[in-house]
Amino acid sequence: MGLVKKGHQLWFFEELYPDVTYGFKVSKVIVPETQTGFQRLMILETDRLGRVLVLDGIVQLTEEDEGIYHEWIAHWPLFALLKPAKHVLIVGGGDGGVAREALRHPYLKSVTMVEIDKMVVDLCREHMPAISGDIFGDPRFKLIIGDGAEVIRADKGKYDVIIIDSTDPIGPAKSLFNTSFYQSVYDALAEGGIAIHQTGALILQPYECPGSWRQMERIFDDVRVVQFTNVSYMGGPFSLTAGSKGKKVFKQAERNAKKAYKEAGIKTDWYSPQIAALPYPEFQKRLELDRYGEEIVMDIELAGPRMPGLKQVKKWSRETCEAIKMKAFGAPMVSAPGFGEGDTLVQYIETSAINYRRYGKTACANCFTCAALPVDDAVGFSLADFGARGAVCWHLPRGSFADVKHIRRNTKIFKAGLSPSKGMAIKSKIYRPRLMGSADVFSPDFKLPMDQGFSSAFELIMDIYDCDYSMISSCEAVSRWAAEGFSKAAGLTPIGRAEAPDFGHAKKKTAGPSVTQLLAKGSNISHYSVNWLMIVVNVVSGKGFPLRKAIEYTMDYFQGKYAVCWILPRGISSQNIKDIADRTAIFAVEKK
Ligand code: AG3
Repeated sequence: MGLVKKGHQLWFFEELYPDVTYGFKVSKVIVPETQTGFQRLMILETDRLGRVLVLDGIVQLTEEDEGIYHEWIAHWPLFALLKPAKHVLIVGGGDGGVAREALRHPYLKSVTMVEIDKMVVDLCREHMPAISGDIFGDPRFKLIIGDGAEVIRADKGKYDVIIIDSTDPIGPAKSLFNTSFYQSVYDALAEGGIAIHQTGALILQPYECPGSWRQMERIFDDVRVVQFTNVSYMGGPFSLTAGSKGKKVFKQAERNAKKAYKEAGIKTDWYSPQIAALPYPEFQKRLELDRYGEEIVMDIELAGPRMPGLKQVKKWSRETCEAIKMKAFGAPMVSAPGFGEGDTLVQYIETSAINYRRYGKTACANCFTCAALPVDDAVGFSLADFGARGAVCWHLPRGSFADVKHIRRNTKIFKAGLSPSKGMAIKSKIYRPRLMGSADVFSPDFKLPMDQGFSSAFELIMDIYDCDYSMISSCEAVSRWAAEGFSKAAGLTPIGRAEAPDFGHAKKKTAGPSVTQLLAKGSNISHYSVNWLMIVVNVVSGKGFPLRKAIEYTMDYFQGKYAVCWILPRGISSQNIKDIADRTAIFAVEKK
């Protein structure tokens, strides 16, 4: 939309959201839309809001209400610190508003601002001088024109506060919303330091704050969301996401802020230490609990003598959907009509997929949901349906962004059986997988459980983080990986075509394509979360393949930076649960 003529009047309408907009009457165009080389810049004058800076169609500030944003993003971290800040880094913030507020702190020795777009600095200084105020005359202030993501890498342990005053993650700021950038921010902080980033409107950009939260949670010692509302940023509650270096910082933030605010003797118009330290605890709690999904993997000991045929497995699939309260999407995919050993059935469900295959007398089933999974129902139901004696189960948190040790603790391996009366699953003692280093798993000495004669098949599960948006959002690219790239890298034989139907995930947070490539004696099923830049992959195979090649190929293809992987023995039944846990590996793979 942008500028629109309405009769004799000129109006501006924001373009951030495709289906909802807001606008105001423009009294004068101060700087007509200019391509700066990084973005489109425009400065407008309005009667109600004063002058307005617009970048790529999005309002960045208005003279009338800029104080709300600039005060919150600058004073919240500066006052929350355990001791007064000496050095502050601003990434972005070319209009100077953040620097102006930061420089009011009396103990500060330096404020460095790294802005990529010199035209933002120059034009704001010329046409909205009140925003930057006296910063350019302040000897503590230093301006670097450059890429914040690069500059920051050279500055380890230097800053007490880092403020990322960027545009939204479209255009030049895209590289500031990912794990590797947050890692360099963390590294550039001094012990006890705080970094804060603008992370969008909570309701209208529902994945921006949770997405940054997930990435920051992995790197920082503690994460908080700060909320405010202003006039310029459409959509009501707006978020700043802050991370600390050191576990204690935020716990004492409220107390610190009250004390520090008094001592600094600064008068603010909007920021207040009274409401600064614990903003919206319920929203915070929701973020902490929210996970991408979970999975129950079952090796079901069939009682025989007849093995389940396709009809019975289809019935299992239908009824499992009911048991786990998931709508089926489309018809199940089946690798061969005869449905012999190793043949696979995959049923997409509203948030992901369930699948089944059999090796010998073991039915191998997986139920993956991007929502709470009623594990007991899934297991109890499957046991009853196949008239089975018992099952070995792996309950895995998927896409949890946590540290591999934490994920290991949340991975549960147990045996389940049916209680005679109620059909409920009874669990044995719970075991954890073996934590390994990727070097050990990738070494020639590592043997797959099937090569140890322990199982008839195995499963490689990968959660890969910080992937490239353009690759994981393209059905074509993900299908190509599944159909050609992965099969080739792993030396597996594809059956049929890789299907990447767009079935519109019921939960928006998990939005993205899903792909299934059936394989000889196995399958490769993957889901892509475009909002969390993450992919989850399950490859079951009756044939061994080189793990290092398969994992590294996949990470390279999607430009993923970090992966948590599991190796599960599949097609087992009567082994001791402790041995099974011992042969289940979990490991992290980091890309240098
Ligand atoms: N930078 C943050 C602008 C965010 C706008 N996004 C939005 N409305 N969704 C502003 C620069 C001010 N110094």
